[in-house]
Amino acid sequence: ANQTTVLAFDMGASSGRALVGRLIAGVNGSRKLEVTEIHRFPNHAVQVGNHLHWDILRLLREMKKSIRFAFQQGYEPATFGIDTWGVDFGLLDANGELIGNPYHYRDPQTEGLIDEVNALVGKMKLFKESGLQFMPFNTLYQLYAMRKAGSPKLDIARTLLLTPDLLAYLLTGIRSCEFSMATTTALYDPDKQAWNKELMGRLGIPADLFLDPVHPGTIVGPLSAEVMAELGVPAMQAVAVGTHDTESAVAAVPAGDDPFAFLVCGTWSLLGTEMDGPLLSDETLALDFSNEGGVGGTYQLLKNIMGLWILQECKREWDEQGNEIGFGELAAMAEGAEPFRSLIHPDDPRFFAHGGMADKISAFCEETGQPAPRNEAEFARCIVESLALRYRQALEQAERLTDRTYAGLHMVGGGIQNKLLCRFTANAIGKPVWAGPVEASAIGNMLAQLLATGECKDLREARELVAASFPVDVYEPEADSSWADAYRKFLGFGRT
Ligand code: ADP
Ligand code: LRH
Repeated sequence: ANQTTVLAFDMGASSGRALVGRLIAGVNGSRKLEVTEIHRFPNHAVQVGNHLHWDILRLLREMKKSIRFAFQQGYEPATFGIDTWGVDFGLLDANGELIGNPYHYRDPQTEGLIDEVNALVGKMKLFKESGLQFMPFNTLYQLYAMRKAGSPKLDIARTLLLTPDLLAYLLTGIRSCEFSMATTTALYDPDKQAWNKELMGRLGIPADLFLDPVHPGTIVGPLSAEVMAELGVPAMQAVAVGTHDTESAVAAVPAGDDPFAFLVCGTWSLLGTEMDGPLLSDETLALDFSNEGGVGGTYQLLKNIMGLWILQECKREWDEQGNEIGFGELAAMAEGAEPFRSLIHPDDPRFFAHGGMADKISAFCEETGQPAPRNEAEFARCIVESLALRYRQALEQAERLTDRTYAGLHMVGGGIQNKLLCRFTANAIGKPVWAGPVEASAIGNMLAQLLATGECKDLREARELVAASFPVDVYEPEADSSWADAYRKFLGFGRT
């Protein structure tokens, strides 16, 4: 096996992909990371009765296929890492078998539980002990929902594994818990750096399900003998990377030593800034920001923004009606539509659940005295403009919280392929946008593997490798005062 070749699995809420990274010689003794996509597959939620699940075994099958492809194509990665969306988990029974299909974070079982848990625990106390924005899908609410529903699964569970740890377990047979994912659960206390067993006790969540977290860059162990035999491949070591995709993406932001602002742009939009530790101030709570643990001892102070999910859902609806339009084409159509005709607040809670998205947008517009979009181009324009304005609001809030100003915004993730969104974001914030790399989560995942094997010395050196390996597109803001007018209108929607 070759320690300078690594395999990254990046599981997004809309698609999963496997990429191989190779360290190759650049000019003057420098090094570059060369990245090749091996496999990409859709990731869909599956409705079963009232519940929404992930198709976890499909993901496992596609991952095995990816490993086979990688070796067939002559790559011999020494290590692999897995990153996924946050908060979700699987439960193992006493025999180490997976109990049922993991729930999807958009499962409606957690509806109304934020208020209920706040009434039980106290909003301020919960924030100080979790550091997180109040989002209905946080692991805490999912487990509390199961407890309330009298779920027998909780009674027979022995171990809880967060999704990336679960997938690693299915490939290696080794149980582990990686820190960055642990910090998305709301059950991990970022101040005490420990699981919050008192809180679990109060909510009836069994405290002995949780393993001690390891930090990104820790070697977990090799593929299981069964998997090696099934795939006919040699041992590869699993590495606990920044297993939360957002954290892997931030690790791959090609920023220098100065404080920087980032926007991880995929199904969700995560806008924030890198910190040395959590900022658990009253103002963080008031502005609804999260503190999430990352690679290399960092913490991200960030806001979860509904993101391109809204466009994805509209597109899904249109596709189902036989009106298939690609994301690139939708962006081009939006560009030709009338500016600022209709705006939404992307974080209005109605946009969270799947289904009926175009109707929800129309209802929002009607309730706020605006004309509803009339066609796909106008819907796409409304979503892209509204997101750009939301980014301005979140960036200003991040500046206020940290008492810093940022020279521009680093955008990474699949969403930066929407050039209109990048351009509009630069216009909305009145600062440059530096866009790239697209596959930031997979690249950050690779960096943590290179840190684990000593190929990279620290996060700074790892980021230099990104800067040397991938181009960045610069979007300078255009002089256009209509963005300032639109922002005033947007603020009128009144959400933080
Ligand atoms: P996730 O990791 O959450 O599954 P990605 O980072 O892959 O998401 O980003 C997916 C989003 O990227 C889509 O919702 C879509 O809006 C956008 N996107 C993907 N491809 C293109 C494209 N060719 N042109 C414009 N936007 C695109
Ligand atoms: C983005 C993400 C985000 C979480 C959400 C559940 O993929 O990880 O950081 O909040 O999924």
